Amino acid sequence: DYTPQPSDKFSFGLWTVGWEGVDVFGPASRPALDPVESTYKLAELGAAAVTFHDDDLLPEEATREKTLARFTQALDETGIKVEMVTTNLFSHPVFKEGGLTANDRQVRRYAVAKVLRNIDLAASLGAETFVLWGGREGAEHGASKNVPAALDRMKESLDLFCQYVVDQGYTMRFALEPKPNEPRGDILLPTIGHAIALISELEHPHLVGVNPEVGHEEMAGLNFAQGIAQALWHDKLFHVDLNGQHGPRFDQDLRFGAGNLRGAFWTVDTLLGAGSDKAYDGYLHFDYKPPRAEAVDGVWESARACMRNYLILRDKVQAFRADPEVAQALEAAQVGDIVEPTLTAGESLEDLRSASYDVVALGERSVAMEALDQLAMEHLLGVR
Ligand code: 3MF
Ligand code: MG
Ligand code: MG
Ligand code: MG
Repeated sequence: DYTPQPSDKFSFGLWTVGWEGVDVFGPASRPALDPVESTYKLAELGAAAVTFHDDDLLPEEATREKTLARFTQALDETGIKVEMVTTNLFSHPVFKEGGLTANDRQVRRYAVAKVLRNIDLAASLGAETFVLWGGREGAEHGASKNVPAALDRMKESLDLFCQYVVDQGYTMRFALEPKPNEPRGDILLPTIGHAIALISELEHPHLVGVNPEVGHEEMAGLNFAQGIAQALWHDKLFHVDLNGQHGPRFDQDLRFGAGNLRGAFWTVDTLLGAGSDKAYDGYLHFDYKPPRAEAVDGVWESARACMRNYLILRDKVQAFRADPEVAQALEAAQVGDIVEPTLTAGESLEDLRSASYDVVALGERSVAMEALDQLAMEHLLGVR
């Protein structure tokens, strides 16, 4: 009946349900929620874990210890985990021109210190993943940022963080979250591919992966399912931010399944590894925003719906993959043939070059892919 269980491994950022609706055109439309109360509520709805930025849970020094005590009590009472922790390097005006890659060195040093303190907190709560989203790392003006030097500073910071967790004996891994723009005009590491390329330049590349977000890739006009498929191929899909988006426009953060529903179907298919030999086994983390028009009841309705939509789509994907007609359609589309190497073992390039190819017949062959896709469409539309 699509009721989420902790074994489904659903996770929510406390900032998601906690968003008060402040946007560029207006102030809060909802009251602030107590993040500890939200933790109880998310557990009740069937989530397995929560995540947070340092400032979501612990916005001020004076109440830090007291809030932490209440929070850890909530974790104990509900069995809910903290699977990921992240640092707010974007809200305070100190980060207006960047955090780890700000031109101002004092800002960069402060940002590194803020992250290190938060890594200690993450370790003390047993978080497996530490996400870094560099929303202010970027520029609006061509001359204002030396991009290669900024990437040097990004690498420097990531190398310091990795060395720190190694030295402390922490087991967490880092995940970089790409985004093309918003809030900066152009953000460094704009897509999954850019982030993976940077990771290969680090001192501890095995400790760093990516945390792709559905909406972020779609803002860049990219196919999320194909993006995470490549991240899985590199063994770099350490975490995921699930939400919804209607194509290239502002970051909508719709509940999962809203917006590009077909994209969501293929996202679930890819996470399950249903069409390949690479599956994702981490937490299914929602990073969305209950629309500003909703009151508090709509906040919890949208949180419930994120999980419910995932479970419904998981059912649809499994039914699609188990359908004998789909098996035939996959065969007709030669989908399985791609696992066979292009050159046979022991065969020479000369064999390949001198073979004869009936290019006319090959050019005229049926690929039968519309039929295959129509079966997926019909499963999604609920008529099969
Ligand atoms: C912004 C985001 C961020 C990151 C978060 C986790 C506020 O578009 O997606 O959410 O996910 O900072 O690191
Ligand atoms: Mg986002
Ligand atoms: Mg978003
Ligand atoms: Mg995100």
